Amino acid sequence: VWLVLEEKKIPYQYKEVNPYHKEPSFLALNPRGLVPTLEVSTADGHKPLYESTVLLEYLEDAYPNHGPSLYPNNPYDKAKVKIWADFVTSRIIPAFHRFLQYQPNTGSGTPEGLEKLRQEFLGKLVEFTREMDPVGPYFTGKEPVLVDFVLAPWAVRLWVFDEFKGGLGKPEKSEDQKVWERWGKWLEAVKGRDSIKRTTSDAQHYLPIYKR
Ligand SMILES: N[C@@H](CCC(=O)N[C@@H](CS)C(=O)NCC(=O)O)C(=O)O
Repeated sequence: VWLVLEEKKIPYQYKEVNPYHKEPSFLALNPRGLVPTLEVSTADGHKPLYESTVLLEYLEDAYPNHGPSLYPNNPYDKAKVKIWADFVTSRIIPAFHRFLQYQPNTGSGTPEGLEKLRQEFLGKLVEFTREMDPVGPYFTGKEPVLVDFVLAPWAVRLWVFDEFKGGLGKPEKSEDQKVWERWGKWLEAVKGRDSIKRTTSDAQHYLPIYKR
């Protein structure tokens, strides 16, 4: 959501939330207590909204003349973008967290268990990448759309696996080589966007948070 506010150049105020001490004023806006939460201005005053994909659709509808559209024009392509944005939130992001949080050397954790989660995560990335426009660099072609922004925050944090899991473990050579090349092209394009640079801190600032 932050990326899209930047991409569309929508004026906004950023408010930091401490997830360990959620202020009542924040919980009043979003009873789930999660970020992102937006307080938007409407004809009836300021009102809260949450759930990132809902927020992206709201920004698209509420600011139709701000920057490029988050959807392709063609109704089929638009529907496909929604399917794969759902794949990111319901499949890729949970697999990312399962892989990152698994402890192979504590409790019932095993190195084989970790390997299984690694392959599960990599498999989801392959499945996603196979759906991309073959040339790109973005999911549907030359310009990024909603699905690119939904995955981008996780994609630019893949370094956490180098730090905590001995590497992402992308195969050096495999039958999916072409798919991984396409993934690399997508990731490079995403990392190059100003919106990413303006909303991402250096890794050193995230490390203590991931270590908790
Ligand atoms: N489905 C929600 C998920 C939001 C969510 O899980 N946000 C996390 C940060 S990525 C959060 O606020 N965590 C704080 C907590 O769980 O207390 C969305 O897409 O907005």
